[in-house]
Amino acid sequence: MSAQNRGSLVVIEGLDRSGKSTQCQILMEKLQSKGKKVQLYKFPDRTTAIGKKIDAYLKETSQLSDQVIHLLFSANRWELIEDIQSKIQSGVTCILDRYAFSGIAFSAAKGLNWEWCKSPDRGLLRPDLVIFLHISPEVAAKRGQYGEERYENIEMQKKVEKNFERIEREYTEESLSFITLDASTSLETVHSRIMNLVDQVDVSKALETL
Ligand code: T5A
Repeated sequence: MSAQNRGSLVVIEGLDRSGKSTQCQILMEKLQSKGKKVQLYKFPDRTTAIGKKIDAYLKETSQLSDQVIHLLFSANRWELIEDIQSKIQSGVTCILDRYAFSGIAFSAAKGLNWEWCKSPDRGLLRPDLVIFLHISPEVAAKRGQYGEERYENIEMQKKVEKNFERIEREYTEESLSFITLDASTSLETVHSRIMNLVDQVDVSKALETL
């Protein structure tokens, strides 16, 4: 993708209830107030046909094999990637609330092979910046509505936390900007750290793929 006047691609990742959606919303509003064009995408996008299947699985009203749900999460990203790409090309900053890194961290926590988990997302756009909101699974468990969905239990979240540590190591080696922030502080503190990082994103180079 050409680098000329493009928007940036920023991903916010984290454990369940770490404050991703709250921070994505604040970030979007703050960037808009600075006159930037911004689009927010949430993965899974539960509004599409594939997203509805994912929603039912997460709410435990349907059962699917670990492999099938992994591929559906990935397909849900692929069905939106052209839209994201065209927004970026037209100068829009795209904020993604979860992305392929969640796919690897959660599916591998269920015992699926690490490289297999990575493969369906190969070819998706590589973000300019990934911010991982770190919160201990015990603190997250005390936040509102915890425990209503399939993966919201401390044992699973601890495995996911370890997998995100591995993801950070592997992608940092590939020169992806993957930054972990302490998300157990106030909304304002977390936001100002995120904004600081987003302000430093360099859009002079063309976007690559994962
Ligand atoms: N998944 C996802 C996969 O397995 N594979 C994949 O490929 C993908 C993309 C659903 C599940 O799907 C899995 C991961 C998940 O288990 P989701 O829809 O993103 O993914 O679900 P959640 O992570 O649970 O998203 P939530 O919206 O529930 O949590 P958020 O966005 O992290 O947290 P948020 O902002 O809603 O805040 C949670 C609560 O904490 C408070 C908020 O007010 C809210 O009550 N809060 C704070 N409280 C104190 N201090 C702060 N700094 C706070 N920030 C927020």
